[in-house]
Amino acid sequence: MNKSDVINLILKDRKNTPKTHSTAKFAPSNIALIKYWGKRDNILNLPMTDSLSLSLGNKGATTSIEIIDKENDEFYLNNEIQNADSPFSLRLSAYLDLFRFKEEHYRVRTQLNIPLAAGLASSACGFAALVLALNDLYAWELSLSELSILARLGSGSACRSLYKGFAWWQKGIHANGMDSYAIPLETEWPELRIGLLIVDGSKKLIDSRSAMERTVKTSQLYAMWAHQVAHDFIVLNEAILDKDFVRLGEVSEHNALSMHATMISAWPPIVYSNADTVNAMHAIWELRKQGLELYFTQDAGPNLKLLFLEKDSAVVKEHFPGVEIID
Ligand code: 2P0
Repeated sequence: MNKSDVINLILKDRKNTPKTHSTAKFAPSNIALIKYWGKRDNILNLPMTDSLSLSLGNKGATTSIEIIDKENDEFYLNNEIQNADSPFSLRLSAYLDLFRFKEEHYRVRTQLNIPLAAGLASSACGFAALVLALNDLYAWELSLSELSILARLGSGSACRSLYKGFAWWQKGIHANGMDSYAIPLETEWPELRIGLLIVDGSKKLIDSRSAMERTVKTSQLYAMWAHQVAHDFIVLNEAILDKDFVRLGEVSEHNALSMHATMISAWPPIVYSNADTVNAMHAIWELRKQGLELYFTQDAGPNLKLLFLEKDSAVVKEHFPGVEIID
């Protein structure tokens, strides 16, 4: 089963009615509280475990797509045209190859209001916004579950970026991945805050795709990861239902650190944290000792995402002046 087979299953006979232009579509970035780390299928981006994320409000990607009468695609990122052989263009072009029903070429404009490739899930919101734009361009009128599958084929975590609030990516068990997509959780938690603590905005040293593969292949600790996720998933769901912030914070931080432990025990080791990351962790733990309900999560990069409640926003800002709090 390859990506084209999955797309044929979803689109069936829907393909050939492009509009002349597409409106811009927005998709939010998402931060996993229970992480996706490791695939059971590297081609279809099928995960080993479920994961659960929170969206980042109005931080994310806005993407438009149109068909152009040219020999090649044109990609713009934050208003700058991208070289055809840049990793960004090559990845998008390969994805769009899956949809070129009449050899058409596209102009895609992506506008991000988050730092690119700094562990802030820019590929997730990018692919989610692109899928929404394609759905509009071709007037497919697909369901959110179907769009979530299409987004997953671009980047795994993109399947969670179609929703506001909490999203649960169900790993699924089928080889074709038709049961592996994200759904929104009904619970809203308006007082919950995420703060972006950028300790290093540069590009990451190893992309998460390769890092996941290496972890699955070489880390002895990886065998425990699925058990940890299963446990954390139950705890997090209870915490969300009960609006128990301390439980949410504890299980999210523990899950993130456990994911990083599997990576550190890969070979060669994968260490995304730098000295500033670790210093920030110690500062958070010290503030917790003093009674502040402050936790963090960390993705495939050195930056931390602080987790706290709205009532503590001012004090968090006081201790971390550079933090960007998402409302
Ligand atoms: C997550 N990450 O759940 C985890 C936690 C990073 C750490 O999903 O290969 O860009 O495109 O499926 O989704 C980043 O990996 O990887 C990611 P692909 P993706 O958010």
